[in-house]
Amino acid sequence: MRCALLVAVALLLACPPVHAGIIPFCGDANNDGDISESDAAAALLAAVQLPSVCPIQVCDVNADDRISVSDAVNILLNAAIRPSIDECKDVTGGN
Ligand SMILES: [Ca+2]
Ligand SMILES: [Ca+2]
Repeated sequence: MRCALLVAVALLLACPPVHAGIIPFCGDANNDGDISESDAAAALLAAVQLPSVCPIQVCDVNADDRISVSDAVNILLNAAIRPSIDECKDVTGGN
């Protein structure tokens, strides 16, 4: 019984996290459930109109109806746990 419990715990720890079904939130461009430098990079690419997956619903963090360098900077600040703007209008349309 104890062995079975240990195996179950080990399997849970070894399995990668499942991201399906994560509710999008402001700044999480890649919808992995965390704000990171990758999200800021996606916003920066979108800001300069290079190919990027960065839905405006989650990347327009200052709610001015466009993705700009300011959004990327705020996402980066958020990733670094620094004071940042996080005011998306509606993230329900995110990916
Ligand atoms: Ca993310
Ligand atoms: Ca914006």
